[in-house]
Amino acid sequence: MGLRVFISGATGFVGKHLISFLASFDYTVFGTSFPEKPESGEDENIFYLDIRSEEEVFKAVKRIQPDWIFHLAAVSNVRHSWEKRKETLETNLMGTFYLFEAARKFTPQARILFVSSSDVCGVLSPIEEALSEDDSTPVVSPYAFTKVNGEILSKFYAQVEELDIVVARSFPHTGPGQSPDFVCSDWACQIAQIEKGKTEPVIKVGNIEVKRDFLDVRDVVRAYALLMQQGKSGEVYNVCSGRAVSLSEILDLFLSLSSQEIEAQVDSQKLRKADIPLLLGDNKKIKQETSWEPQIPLKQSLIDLLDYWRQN
Ligand code: A2R
Repeated sequence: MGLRVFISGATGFVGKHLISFLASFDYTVFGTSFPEKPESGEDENIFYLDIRSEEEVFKAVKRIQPDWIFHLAAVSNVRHSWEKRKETLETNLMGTFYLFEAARKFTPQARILFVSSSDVCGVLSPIEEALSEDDSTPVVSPYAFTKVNGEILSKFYAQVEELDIVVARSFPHTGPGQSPDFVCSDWACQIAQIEKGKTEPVIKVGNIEVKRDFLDVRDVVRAYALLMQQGKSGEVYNVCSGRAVSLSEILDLFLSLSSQEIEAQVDSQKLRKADIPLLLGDNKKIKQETSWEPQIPLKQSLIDLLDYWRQN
C-alpha cells in the first residue's frame, strides 16, 4: 500500500503540477480545493476546504491520516497581501497553525513540507551576493510577514513539539498554468492577447530593473518531493536556480518569442510599494542533501508559458 499524501492548496498553480508529478508513484493523493468546490465527477479525493477553519482542518487530517503533508494553501501574491491583510494573516499564519495542530493531535508521525518564500529575505537595498539560508532581513510585505512567521512556527513545532517539518524556502517560479498576477505569466498572457489582435501591441510592465532567481514550477515540485524524502526536520532549504536574471532580460526573451512588433510601456499600477532589487539564492544545501538539480532552462519555461496562454 503506497503512502497517503495530503496537499493543501492542491488546485493552485504549484498544487496541480505536484499532483501530476506524484501521479507516477504509488501514492494515494488527497487535496484541498479553494475557493471553488470541485464539480461532481471530478477526483473524489479533492475536496473543498477553507484552511482558516480549524474545525475543517482537524476533520480532514483526522480522516485522511496522511503520511506526508505538502502545505501549499496560501494567499500567495504579494500585491494581494497588501490589499487583503487580514485574509493573508488568517490564511497563511492561522491556517498553518491549524494544520500543525491537527498533525500534532491526529498524525504526529506525518512528515510536513511548509512552503516558505524568498520574500523572507526581503532587503530594501541591493546586495550582490547569493543568499544563504541564514540571511534574513526586514519584513517587506504582509505576505513576507506570514512566511517569516510560518518558518518560525515550523521550527517551533519541529524542535519543541517534535513534529517532522521541513521548510522549502522557494524563490520565484513560473511555468504553464500560473496566474497572470505573477510577472512572467502576466507578460505571456498579454503577448498572447496581442497576437490574437485583442489588444494593441503594447505590453504593460512594472519595474524591470529588479533581478530574480527563477525556477520552472516542474523543477520546484521535484524539489518538494525530494525534500519530503530526504530533507531534515526543522531545516530550511532554498529552492532556487542559483542564477539571477533581470526582468528586462525576461521581457527581451519573451519579445523574441513573438513574431509581432511589441512595445513595452511602464504602468505605474504595476510598481510595488516595496520592491526587492535582487533576489538570488544559494542552492548548495538542497543539492548536497538531495539529488535535486534544476533541469528546465528558463527559456523553455517561457516558451511553455507562452504556449499555455496561446491555447487558453
Ligand atoms: O487564492 P486562490 O483562490 O487561488 O486559492 C488558493 C488557495 N487558498 C486557500 N486554500 C484554502 N483555504 C484558504 N483560505 C485559501 N486561500 C487561498 O491556496 C490557491 O488555490 C492555493 C495556493 O495556490 P496559488 O495561489 O496558485 O499559489 P502557488 O503559486 O501554487 O503557491 C503555492 C505555495 C504558497 O504557499 C505560496 O505562498 C508559495 O508556494 O510560494
